[in-house]
Amino acid sequence: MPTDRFRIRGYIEGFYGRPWTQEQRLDMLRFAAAHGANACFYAPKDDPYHRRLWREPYPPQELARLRALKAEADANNVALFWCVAPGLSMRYADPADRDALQEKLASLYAVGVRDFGLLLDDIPADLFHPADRERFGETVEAHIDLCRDCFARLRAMDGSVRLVVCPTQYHGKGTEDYITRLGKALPEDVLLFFTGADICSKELTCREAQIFYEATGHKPLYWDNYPVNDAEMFKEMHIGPLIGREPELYRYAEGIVSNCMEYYESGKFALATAFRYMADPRGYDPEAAFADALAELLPEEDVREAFTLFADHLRTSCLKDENSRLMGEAFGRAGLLLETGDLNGAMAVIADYTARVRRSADLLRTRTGPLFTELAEWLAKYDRMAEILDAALALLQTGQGKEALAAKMKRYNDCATVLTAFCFREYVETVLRLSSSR
Ligand code: LTM
Repeated sequence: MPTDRFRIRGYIEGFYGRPWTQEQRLDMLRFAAAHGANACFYAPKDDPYHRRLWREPYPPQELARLRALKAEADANNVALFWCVAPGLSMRYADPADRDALQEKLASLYAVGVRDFGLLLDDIPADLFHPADRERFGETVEAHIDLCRDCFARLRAMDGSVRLVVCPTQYHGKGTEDYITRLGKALPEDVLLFFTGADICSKELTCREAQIFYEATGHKPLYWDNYPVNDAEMFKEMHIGPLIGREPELYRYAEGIVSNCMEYYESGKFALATAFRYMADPRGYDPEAAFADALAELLPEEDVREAFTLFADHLRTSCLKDENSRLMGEAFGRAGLLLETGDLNGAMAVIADYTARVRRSADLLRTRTGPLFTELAEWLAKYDRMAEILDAALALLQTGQGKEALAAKMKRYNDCATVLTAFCFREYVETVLRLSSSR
């Protein structure tokens, strides 16, 4: 294992949507540990006891599950950070609420948890209780007081517990008023989450991390919003490799934590690449890591081949607007052949690619299991793509079926599910245009 790696290498169940099952959580701990991760952050936005009902104790059965999760984390040498998000309803100036928070944390301590998170993301930016406004004036002052108090109480209970804070302003430069004041006021050993320049940052750079450190007194612990696909990204499926994180970033950051997709099995592809980056940022090659993830998660060669052609259309994400590479290459080659007057050569390339997509869609349609269930919506659109490619080829070869192709394409475009493929639309439009001018 290279020594030039992030100190904290982890993942966070931090998405909006259906929380993972206990089996998935236990499985992910093993998967992550096998890929070099050493930290798991428990923060499902839709676990009521984590956020909306933060004051209420977990029912005994749920607490037993968290105890089991902690035991599995220990067995895999992964630190389990249990996180709480009280900011939707907390009265910062109310001692009863402070005690309720402490009691909740203590109940997790009692089942073995030693690392905690206090998450203040996605809450009102302003103080809305008169007593809070009167005592603190500004939100940042309330947050400073809450975080310091929470950390002091945790440390009074056990001098070795760790606390990570997610600030309300969790993206930007790090030089803004709220984050600098919060950062400077927190003890050095409180970890501070940050998502980078944006909520979902295309890039994370050393320079930005340095600026953050200079302004806040804390190295950022990156909450990296990839492969998560909640909120407005819900029609995208984030399968592709992690990109855009600088190789030397580990020197300037406390660590990096990937926010996961609700789509548990599908998320493993990108997570495997992210864990590779965290463990060896300098040697990281996204495409090689992605090929390894495909080989590991899809050991049957024919399925992997079929899936690779499908996944070619799932590369667009918050990280990058990408065209489908394999399809783009095929149509690009056909275009070049056409330019040189080799119509037969161009047709052969198009026919070959069309047949490969058809085979791939046919094979993937027969697959069952959790991965393929999760991907049903995207696979259904891929099926339509295969149908359209068939129809476009038939139109090129026979001159028949123009209206049917146009109708299929309209239906395809009307469906909001995201498959990338700008080159696909361009190709079909060209075929339709050519057939009109015949
Ligand atoms: O990113 C943070 C700190 N908070 C939320 C996440 O819970 C959510 O999953 C992502 C992606 O939509 N965006 C957020 O703002």
